[in-house]
Amino acid sequence: MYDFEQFLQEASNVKPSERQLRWFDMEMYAFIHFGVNTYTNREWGDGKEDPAIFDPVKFDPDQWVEAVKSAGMKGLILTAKHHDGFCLWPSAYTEHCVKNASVKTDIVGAVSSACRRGRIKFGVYLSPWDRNCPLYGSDAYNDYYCHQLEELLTSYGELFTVWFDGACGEGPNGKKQVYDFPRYIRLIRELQPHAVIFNDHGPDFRWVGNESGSSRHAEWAVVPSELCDFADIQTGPGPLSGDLSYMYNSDPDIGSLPNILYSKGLVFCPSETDMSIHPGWFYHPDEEPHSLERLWDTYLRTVGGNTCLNLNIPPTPEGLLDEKDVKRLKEFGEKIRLSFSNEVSKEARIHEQIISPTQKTICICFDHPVDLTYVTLQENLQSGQRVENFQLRASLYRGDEKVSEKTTVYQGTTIGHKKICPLLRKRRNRTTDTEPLALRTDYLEIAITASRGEADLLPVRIWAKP
Ligand code: FUL
Repeated sequence: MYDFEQFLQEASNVKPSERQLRWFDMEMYAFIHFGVNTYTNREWGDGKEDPAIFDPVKFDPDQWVEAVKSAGMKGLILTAKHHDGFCLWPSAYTEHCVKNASVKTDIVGAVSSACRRGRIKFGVYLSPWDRNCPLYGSDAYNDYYCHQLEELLTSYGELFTVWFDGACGEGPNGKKQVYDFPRYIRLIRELQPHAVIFNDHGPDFRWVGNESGSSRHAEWAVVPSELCDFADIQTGPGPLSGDLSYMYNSDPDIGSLPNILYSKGLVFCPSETDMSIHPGWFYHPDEEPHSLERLWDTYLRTVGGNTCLNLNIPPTPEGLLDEKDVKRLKEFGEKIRLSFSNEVSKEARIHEQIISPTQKTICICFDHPVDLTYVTLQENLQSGQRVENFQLRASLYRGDEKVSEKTTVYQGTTIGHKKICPLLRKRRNRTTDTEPLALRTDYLEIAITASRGEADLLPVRIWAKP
């Protein structure tokens, strides 16, 4: 039987690739669902739409890019083709594309140029499910798909990502399509070696498992290869024998210790949270953007929960982002900037107490009480993702009076790329409190209470009320 300690040591050393690290540092980017559904008011087209309905008379991708940047997003992913098969670029392989639209602009080309002008990254969503292509349901469809992929990979400069939707249907022959993902992945690696690939089963990042903007209680980037079989296995098998083939992205528990012990081997494949700013992915005139509070909560759970946030903003039939969405994105960006504008870590004296190879405490002392709002923890992922559990403990002040020497104020599990720990709280039954209270303290400690190897943290960042 495989040795438990050896396995744990290998688990603590599962490493990301350079391209995964670059992707994680982007933290937040935009999804743009645009196509014939924008004109039919539907979410899924059937592929029978007349291309002439695509008519974005005021199309202005620079307006999109400005709005996306105002929220602090670092990239944009465009639905070059959704399930209806309509292509937003003039593909040589189909007539169901902008060549036959009312506005014949190469939308993919124009958006990629606008991203370059605005200095954000550009990526594409190319739906494998195609309800228009007569070849769908046969091997020949994989050739068709690769031809289209090659057009996108070679005509629009560097792509930061290719996003594969997992949806799959039957072709006109009544057969379910078998997607040749290994072939698609090889083509991307050959033509765009820096692009990260999204797919339900890896290789580079996977679906968080919901579309409502939440990460897991314990969000691991190190997961069983049974879930992500397109990613490279970096460890031997776990010490327990069993079967993890049941595992899927929507499971509440994936990379936790009891699970990985049964794995055939572990891979590095973090998750992405995709969510729309409206209830739907495509634009519908009767839908409103989510509230600022909802977006902020999503940000804390996703970017602050070891995932990247892929936030969809759908253009209107005119080809612009809706002014209400533009306003909300700007407010969202301002909220993020303001919340993380007053860093007090530099004013603190910080030292570490090593308790054991897998437990340590970081002690943070201030000369006077400060009103803390958030603590941001990050692991140096170049070493791997290791922390299993941690606590924040602090002295508590009411005004100038110390009311507690040390109280546990936050309990956390994983850290990974970034864990944002909110310290603000609302007092129950206190209607007089107009805003949440900060944590008033002069001593804070971060206790790593369990880790799969020595925790390797980047410098802790501590934020106070602006
Ligand atoms: C899903 C699709 O079916 C939706 O239309 C949307 O594109 C979403 C991001 O992925 O699987």
